[in-house]
Amino acid sequence: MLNLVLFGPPGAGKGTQSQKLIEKYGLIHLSTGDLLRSEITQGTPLGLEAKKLMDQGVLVPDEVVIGMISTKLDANKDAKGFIFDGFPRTVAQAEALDSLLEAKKAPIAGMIALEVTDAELEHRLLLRGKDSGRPDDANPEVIRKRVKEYNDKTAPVAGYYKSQHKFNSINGMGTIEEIFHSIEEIIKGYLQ
Ligand code: B4P
Repeated sequence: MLNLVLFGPPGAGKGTQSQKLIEKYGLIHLSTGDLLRSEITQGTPLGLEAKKLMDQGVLVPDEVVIGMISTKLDANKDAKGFIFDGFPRTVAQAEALDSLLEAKKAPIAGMIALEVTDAELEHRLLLRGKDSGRPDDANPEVIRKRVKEYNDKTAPVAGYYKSQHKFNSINGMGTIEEIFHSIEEIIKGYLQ
């Protein structure tokens, strides 16, 4: 089983690269952002609560996203592996993920962090905001709040994986293909 965490600030390209990774390696894509947006579309109580927070650019409570991931892991017992996209976003989420995977005897192989400048992040998200319909992409103030949340609460998650010697950093600037190639080079090492 190959379990990878794709990491980076909002707009770094986690969702974009995940799509390519699932096509090539047949892994299951678990994006907490997508799962939350699906709850919003369905109008569930969880979705209604999450929407208030996401529209402001702040993180949803740990127990909510941990519960969603736990359900998805149970629903995909025969998976070849998982790409965790946008999760874990706090150290508490990282610890919970380790516990969930310990039960499966399939720990995280590695984290791949996409490094992108703040100016490029804002540019990408505003561009997507023009037609994505995502309120959190349309407003520069909300984008800055998301980047601040990332720096305050999510960036420390890199240290968590560094301490386990599972951290890999790659340049997230460039074409989608160039970045995918860098990710493939890291995955080759895990598949050997
Ligand atoms: P997410 O859905 O995870 O979204 P993201 O961080 O905005 O995007 P991502 O990095 O995947 O960027 P993408 O590839 O799409 O989170 C949204 C919100 O949900 C959070 O703010 C939070 O409130 C909540 N949430 C989610 N998970 C949570 C958790 N675990 N705990 C608590 N709260 C949680 O790329 C962005 C754009 O860039 C796209 O338009 C893409 O086409 C473009 N792009 C990608 N690569 C490019 C490249 N190389 N060059 C140019 N453009 C590129």
